[in-house]
Amino acid sequence: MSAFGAGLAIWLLGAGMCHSAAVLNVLCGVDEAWCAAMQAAYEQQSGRKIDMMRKSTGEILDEIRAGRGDPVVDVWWGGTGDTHLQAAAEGLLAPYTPDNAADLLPWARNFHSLSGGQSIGVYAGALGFAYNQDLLAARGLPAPTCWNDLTNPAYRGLIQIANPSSSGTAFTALATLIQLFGEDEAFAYLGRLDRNIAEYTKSGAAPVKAAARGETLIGISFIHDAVTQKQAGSPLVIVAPCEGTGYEIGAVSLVRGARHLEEAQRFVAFALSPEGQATGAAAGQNQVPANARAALPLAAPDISLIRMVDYDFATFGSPDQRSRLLRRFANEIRLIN
Ligand code: S7P
Repeated sequence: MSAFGAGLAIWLLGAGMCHSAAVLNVLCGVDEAWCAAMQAAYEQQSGRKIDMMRKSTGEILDEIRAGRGDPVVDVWWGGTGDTHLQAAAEGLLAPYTPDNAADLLPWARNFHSLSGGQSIGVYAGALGFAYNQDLLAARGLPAPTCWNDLTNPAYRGLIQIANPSSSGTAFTALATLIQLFGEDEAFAYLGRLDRNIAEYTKSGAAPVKAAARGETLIGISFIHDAVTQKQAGSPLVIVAPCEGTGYEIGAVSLVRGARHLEEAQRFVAFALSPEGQATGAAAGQNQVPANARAALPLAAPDISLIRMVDYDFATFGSPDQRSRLLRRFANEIRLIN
């Protein structure tokens, strides 16, 4: 490349970077369809353009860590709350209480208190799994109803779950199994389950999407993500495991040192408003909204009917626990690149 070409490339790169810093920059942890619907709704309501990009929860945490002290990202919207709490404990987030916080359900407000006011619950949903009933029938396999059923050798190579380093869903699964069985037994279980895992995906909803397409038999994901696939017509049977299960509080947080603080605060308030929360259902998503005045998506699972652990957000939201558990997973179960 000539000196002129190299200079032009550097100038274009700089212009691109200035552009991304010139408007509110949001990292989005929910499904791509919801990210797009939220961006469109916020831009219409505010009359201003924003940058929004979808990433898995662990990737967002890594990106916000990398920007410490001079962040390009202003808001982290969506993704599992444990990871927002880990970021709060690392001093990466800024406290904020929007005016509409009083409209939120108790679990969303409690989550806000637990984070030291640095993150707010925006939706909730339970973990589970789903299987493709056409494939199950074609292979003449038994129907799984419990976590323990998934270690049956009959399902060898027929299950997908995400990688707990990149995916908040898979980290929730790890934390859930520990809370159900105790840590050592949970790791022993994960070792047996690993023999049946065909692929550890990057994103948490990918396993149920693959089961919906018939690319795998069983996907472990959030139940609301499986409901979305079933609504689209796929032959999924959705299971709330018999031993009980865990759940997420999906969260929204302001990044410490955000360049567009006031607009970031307006975005957070919008995400928590009934209008902002309605963008989920409009995009085919089925989480339970945090705002008591927001409408529940028609197909949202009734999480009060699911046997649920008393999820320990304080423990599993700790950065030390996160790194220790991810290290143990890599050492004892599978090192995933
Ligand atoms: O698809 C929506 C959703 O399940 O995705 C979030 C999850 O953390 C996303 O992705 P990763 O597992 O890839 O990190 C959940 O918060 C949300 O309900």
